[in-house]
Amino acid sequence: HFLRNVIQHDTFKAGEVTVNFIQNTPELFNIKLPQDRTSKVTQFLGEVIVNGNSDVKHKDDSKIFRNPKVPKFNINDPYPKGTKNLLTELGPEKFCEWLKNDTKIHYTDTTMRDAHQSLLATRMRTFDMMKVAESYAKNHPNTFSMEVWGGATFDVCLRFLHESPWTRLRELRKAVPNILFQMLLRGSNGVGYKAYPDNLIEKFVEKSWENGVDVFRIFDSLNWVKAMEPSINYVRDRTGGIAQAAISYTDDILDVKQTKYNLKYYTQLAKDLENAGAHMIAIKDMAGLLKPYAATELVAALKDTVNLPIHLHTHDTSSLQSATYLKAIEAGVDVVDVALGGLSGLTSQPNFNSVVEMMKYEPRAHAFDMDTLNQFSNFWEDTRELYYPFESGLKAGTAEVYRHEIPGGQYSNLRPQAIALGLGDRFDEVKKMYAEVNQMFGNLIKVTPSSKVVGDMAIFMVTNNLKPQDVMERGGEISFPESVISFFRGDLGQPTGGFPKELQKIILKNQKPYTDRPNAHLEPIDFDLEYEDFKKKFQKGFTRALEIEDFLSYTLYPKVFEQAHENYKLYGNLALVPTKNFFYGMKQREETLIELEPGKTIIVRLLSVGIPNEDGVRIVFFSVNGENRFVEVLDRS
Ligand code: 3PY
Ligand code: ZN
Repeated sequence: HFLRNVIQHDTFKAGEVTVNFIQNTPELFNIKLPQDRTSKVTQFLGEVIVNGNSDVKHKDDSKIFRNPKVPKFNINDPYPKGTKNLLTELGPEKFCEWLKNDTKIHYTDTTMRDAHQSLLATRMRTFDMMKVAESYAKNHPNTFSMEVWGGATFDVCLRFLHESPWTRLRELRKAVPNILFQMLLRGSNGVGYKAYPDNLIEKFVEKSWENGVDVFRIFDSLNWVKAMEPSINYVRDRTGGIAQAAISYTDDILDVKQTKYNLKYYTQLAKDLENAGAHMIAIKDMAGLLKPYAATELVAALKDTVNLPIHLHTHDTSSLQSATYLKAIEAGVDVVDVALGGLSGLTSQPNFNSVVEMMKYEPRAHAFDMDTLNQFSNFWEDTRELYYPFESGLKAGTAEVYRHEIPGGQYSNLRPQAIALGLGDRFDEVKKMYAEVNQMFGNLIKVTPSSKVVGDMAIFMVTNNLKPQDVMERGGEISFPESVISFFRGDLGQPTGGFPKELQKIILKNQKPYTDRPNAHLEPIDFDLEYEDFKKKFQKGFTRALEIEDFLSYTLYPKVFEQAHENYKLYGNLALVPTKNFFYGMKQREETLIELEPGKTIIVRLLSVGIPNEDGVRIVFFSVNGENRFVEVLDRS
């Protein structure tokens, strides 16, 4: 709109633009926004039809999508009782006792969080989740929990999908009132990549619970208990949910030569987390490095050490991890993380459907109706097609993961990041360098955000053709990536065994590192004052009342929120647009249904796209519920 005003301005047309043109021409900012929801949504469709969705880098016009089928359920049936009902009845402590004493193996379905984070760069939209949510809740209420929130989903929801993560959580909660909802919380880093003030994390935990989260999987990217403690306390004090503290697994406990991350290290960590107040312990094997025989030892040792249920999370990057689950189940693990078949395997979790089959007829079997469970897998397999631009390209399991140790959730991002930087053909080097950087940095626990620091440095070194030795010898002249400097300053906390001192000096140059919690250096948020300022700044032009949850989104990701907010003012609630149209627009004569609110559905048909006028503006004609409408779109090609 702004551009259109510029192009149509007389001064511009006369070719008399000076450097102060924009500053001195306030009418350029008289932007007329489409007012009603139908105009907004058709404006968005017009933009994607003419210019494409900027998030889709390669569009394949020959793609034909199947229509995913939602497994049958009865809308009038009440919801069967599930784990959420049990938690409400028992409270977290008694619930965990029940879980520990139950002999059946339990399953967490990660399809709606980690599976798509790890396979499709986190792009799964609420629209597709909502299609199956109620059906899943009614068909499989014996699922232990559904991981639906946190990790990278919060950021991606706002940044790329133009959705509110809070609305996603609320809508899913309404559709699934009976099964526990789980989220991944990066401890003091919340759902971000840096430390936030403690009182922000506290409010975030409280609001996450109020909006629907029950199980908080809390981890720290360096396994620093001090950084996890506040979050454990917030869950215990501010919610009725479960504080599940995670030990992030790296290296190989079976390797007798390695002395850092050995069995003793993990059992001590679990004990410390139990003492810190955790209700459950998770083994967070983010890269899929926990081999089957190591699982036997680790699970048995943890069972001996702590008195809490043990929940195992892994990624199937090596293709070996269902064997790990088998061994862990034999050793007494209580819950395992799995993804519905169509979104399982490789960098995602092991296959839910197949693991249930594996356990059939065994003493710890947990019965699921396989026909419907397989239909859910098929639903996701078909739906996944819509997300083809975001596939990581990994085709087969790889034993290389034991070398590079890249977390599954990072892998699907690192590859496009490398391609975007022109390193597509050098991805092998990036993977090797990732391992070398890890050694240079002192062998770290690598999980968001510490894994991002290692990835940033690896890409930086490959781009600049640097070897570790070059960094040590000529580091004084090198400007390192900001995330690396920040890490060595202590902004993500303290790694086990401390920082490598010589490298720390090289990277920090004249800056001083610190060793206490990074959050201790941050000003608390003044909620009364800052929330009021926020509302003053953003409410205008926004069709719904802003809430404290929006303020939390803004505080965690200010720029991303501002952009999403602008987008909302222009186009309204884009979560309503079907995925196919959201990413790929519409073809001539194509028709789509958009449910603007329950009971108010519009039928939109694309009639034609005009040729650009002299200003480059095209007119896109639609028929909406039989009436002709048009929108003007500046062709940016
Ligand atoms: C995240 O923090 O998003 C992760 O999935 C870490 O494994
Ligand atoms: Zn994971």
